[in-house]
Amino acid sequence: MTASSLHKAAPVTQAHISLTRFLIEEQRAGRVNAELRLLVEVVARACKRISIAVAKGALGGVLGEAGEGEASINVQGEAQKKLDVIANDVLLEANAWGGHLAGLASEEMDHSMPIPDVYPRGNYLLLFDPLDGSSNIDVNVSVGTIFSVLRCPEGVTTPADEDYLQPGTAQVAAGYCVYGPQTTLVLTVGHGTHAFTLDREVGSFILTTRGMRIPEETKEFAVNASNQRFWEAPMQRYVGDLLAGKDGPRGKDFNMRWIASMVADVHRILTRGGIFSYPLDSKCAAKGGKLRLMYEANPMSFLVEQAGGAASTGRARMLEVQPTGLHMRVPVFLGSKMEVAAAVAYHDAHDAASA
Ligand code: P6P
Repeated sequence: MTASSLHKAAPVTQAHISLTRFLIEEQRAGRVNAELRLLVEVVARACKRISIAVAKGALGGVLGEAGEGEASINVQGEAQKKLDVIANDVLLEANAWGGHLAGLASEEMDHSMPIPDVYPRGNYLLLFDPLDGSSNIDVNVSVGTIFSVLRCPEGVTTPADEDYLQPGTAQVAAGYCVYGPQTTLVLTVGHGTHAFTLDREVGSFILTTRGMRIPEETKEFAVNASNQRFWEAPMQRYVGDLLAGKDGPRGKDFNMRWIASMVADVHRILTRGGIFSYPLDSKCAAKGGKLRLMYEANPMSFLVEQAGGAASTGRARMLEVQPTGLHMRVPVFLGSKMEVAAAVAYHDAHDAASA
């Protein structure tokens, strides 16, 4: 192509910016280093492989539970699906040899795992839920991979579980890949939240939204309402007022959505606003909640805050929670900033009255 014709080339539009180009430009701007850029590329490539496995469904013999009876129960006490194991194995293999990680931790593994001695170790720790919402797989509803990136503590060459116990504010990157009608990677490296849609013909993630923004107000809430009778009093009041609609204290009608796949619910909220909640209830209170802090709540909260939203336990900013264990569970409220503040206010009022 001659110099003159180069100048006549179609202007590069956002549609032509691949994840690779986006990350190179972030590196040029000093927002990521080469090792973190490689880490995100490796995770994205693993997500492409998981997307292919998920899409095969029954044709790939990947539906159903991983084992018989007790054999399929994972560290969470949940029945492990075949695709949970496949997704976990894909992420472990993809991240072992690149030299960007010191170790990794997974929802599907009791303990963290240092990178094997046969490979060089890097400066980062990767935590992930390899396939969130996997109870939806067999009914063809969107599922996804969630990941969080921390720095390996200075001077630690063989990281152990306690080296991962850093608050969400320590994350250097976070993201998810939702396997739905589109396969979309949503990523933050601490400078906004951005969406990349997989072009299956080329095999590349293409930037489709630079700088996702969550509307501060919403009329849409996401909660598993079947747990209503088990909720704490402030949650009962909060949702009761949502359901009262325009004739109630909130003065407007609300809509409800619940996909039972956090990745899908959060993607909707990042796209059009809303509030997602999995509050404490008397069934899960003894465990601290249902959702896991390190590889569900923290990465989603980082993405949401970077998109102008808010994330709370109902009583504290999610990203400031000090982890006490790799699989620690927390109550979750996240999404449109003003609505999260409203939900928190119900908890504050209840606690003040009970003090
Ligand atoms: P429930 C999926 O198992 C998950 O961890 C989240 O993805 C989802 O939001 C939640 O649990 C669904 O829980 O009690 O409605 O099945």
